[in-house]
Amino acid sequence: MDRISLIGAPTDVGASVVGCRMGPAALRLAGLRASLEKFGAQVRDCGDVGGPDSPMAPPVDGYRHLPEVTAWNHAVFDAVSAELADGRLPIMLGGDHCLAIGSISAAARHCRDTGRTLRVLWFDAHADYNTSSITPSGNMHGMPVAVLTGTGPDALVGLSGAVPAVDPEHVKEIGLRDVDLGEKHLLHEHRVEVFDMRYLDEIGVRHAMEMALEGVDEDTHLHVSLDLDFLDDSIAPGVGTPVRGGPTYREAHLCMEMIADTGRLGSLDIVELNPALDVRSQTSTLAVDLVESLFGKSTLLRVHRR
Ligand code: NNH
Ligand code: MN
Ligand code: MN
Ligand code: MN
Repeated sequence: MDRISLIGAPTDVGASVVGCRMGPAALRLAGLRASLEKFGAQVRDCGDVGGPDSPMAPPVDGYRHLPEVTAWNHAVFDAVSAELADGRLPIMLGGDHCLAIGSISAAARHCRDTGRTLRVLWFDAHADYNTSSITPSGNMHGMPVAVLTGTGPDALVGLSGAVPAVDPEHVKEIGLRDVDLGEKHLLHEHRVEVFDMRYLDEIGVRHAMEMALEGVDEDTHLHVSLDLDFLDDSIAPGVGTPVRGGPTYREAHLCMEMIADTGRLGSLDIVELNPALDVRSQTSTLAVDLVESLFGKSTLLRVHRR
């Protein structure tokens, strides 16, 4: 039985579009806890972590709100670390995607302490691989994967206690379709495996997910970082930076179902939900639907032919 902990991080310090500070509340309202319990999980809601208000200030040296982003990530790191140490599966409810620096640093630390191998599945329309010198916006929600793999401000790259927190070869980015030019070069140089939309179109979600999950074994800790702008904007309008041409409802579910089949999910982020931009709660409802698949809604459904 899964023992799950919900950790809210109500902030948009990493973004320039505000509103995802309301994400944790909307996910709770959409029935996240009850959905998890439906599949037999035992759920602890840890409430929200706290941190500084968003100054809504311009970038300084290529970073917008670096001190505030650092404070929020320390709080997330501590909260997620505590639940992992307690043998629980933390779900970080964002908030913007900069918070994955804290949650994934906690997962990385936990894996180092317990001899597991971390694999990060990053579902996103964006690569989130910017640095202070190549960012088009200064927004730190566009930088977490670069930070986690060792490129970024000292206060954040070292959060897990080792640099890099995550080996770039253990990160799989899925669903990309809006990648900045500087990011493309850096992703290549650092050998991060990318399953962009063109690739999903050509080989299909099933094959791409098989590749992203290749080598996962009983010692693997899977961390899923789900940026809701991964989804096609027609089914998920409630995000700050929607992008056309994303996965359909069923394609997204298949990704989650294949992860559920591995039985190796160890931690999860649900981020970038912006309730102020949502339409009749469809994005928060869809997020909860996807979590149901991730926690095994479809497992045991099929009886195989002999
Ligand atoms: N790549 C752009 C930037 O760095 C947009 C990032 N926005 C996101 N990332 N929502 O997931 O500013
Ligand atoms: Mn993102
Ligand atoms: Mn994104
Ligand atoms: Mn390895």
